[in-house]
Amino acid sequence: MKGRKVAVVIPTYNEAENIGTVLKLTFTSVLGSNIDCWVIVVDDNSPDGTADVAEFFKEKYEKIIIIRRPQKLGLGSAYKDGFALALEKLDVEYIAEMDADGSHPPEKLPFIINFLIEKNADCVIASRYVKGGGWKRESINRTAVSKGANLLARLATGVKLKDMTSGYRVYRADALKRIKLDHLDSGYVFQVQIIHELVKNGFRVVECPFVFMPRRQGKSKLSIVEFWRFFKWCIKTTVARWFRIE
Ligand SMILES: Nc1nc2c(ncn2[C@@H]2O[C@H](COP(=O)(O)OP(=O)(O)OP(=O)(O)O)[C@@H](O)[C@H]2O)c(=O)[nH]1
Ligand SMILES: [Mg+2]
Repeated sequence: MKGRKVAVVIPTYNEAENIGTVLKLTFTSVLGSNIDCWVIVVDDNSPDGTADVAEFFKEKYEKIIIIRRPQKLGLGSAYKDGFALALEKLDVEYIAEMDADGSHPPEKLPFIINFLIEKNADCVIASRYVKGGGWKRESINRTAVSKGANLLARLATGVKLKDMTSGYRVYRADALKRIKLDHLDSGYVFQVQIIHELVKNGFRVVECPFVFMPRRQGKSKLSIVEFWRFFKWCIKTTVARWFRIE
């Protein structure tokens, strides 16, 4: 895949124990597949010094950009800032989303990019709910929450994809350029909204299988406040769709 270029956006909040491994694996696997790679770490002033750890890896890999934000501003807002930088400053064809905690194996990135090219798609979601996908360690609570969230997302958007809440994706940069992101939420529900936006604008979104790994170290940042925001948006959008309110 020589000549291809990707920017991988990784939002971080207290991921100092994980970010090094993810950076190493990302560069090794992507460069190993002959794809040029930038990584944009969007850190929200993590108290554990995540940004400084990422800074240290810059010496070795060079193509790391760290966006240091003053405080925890949300996952969606981190992606908006990361995408804006990639679209404005880096001449890349593809933009990937990936978590910093090891749940999204970076070794899979070349496969996802290749899938996007082969399917001639504008976005590929690495999905737990298509044949070949799943969970490395299944917990009833976690899968129930994920399946419930996906059900709500489908009701709200009418989009028939199976894993709209998966945060492991690759977009064609040209498609991202053509949709409006400013009005989208700053929290986790951003993930569903951006897919909805792509589909509404006629872009092609497909799913490829992937196995979700347990987080390596540290704690989840998914709070009850995020659940509530997600739920509220889904209900509001479902009602609007059913009653055709714009
Ligand atoms: N910059 C930034 N990053 C965030 C924020 N919230 C979460 N993240 C990062 O976004 C990614 C996803 O968050 P996680 O806490 O792993 O969410 P999750 O995968 O649903 O939960 P676990 O599976 O329990 O890890 C991780 O890399 C987090 O560090 C935020 O407000 N700002
Ligand atoms: Mg996680």
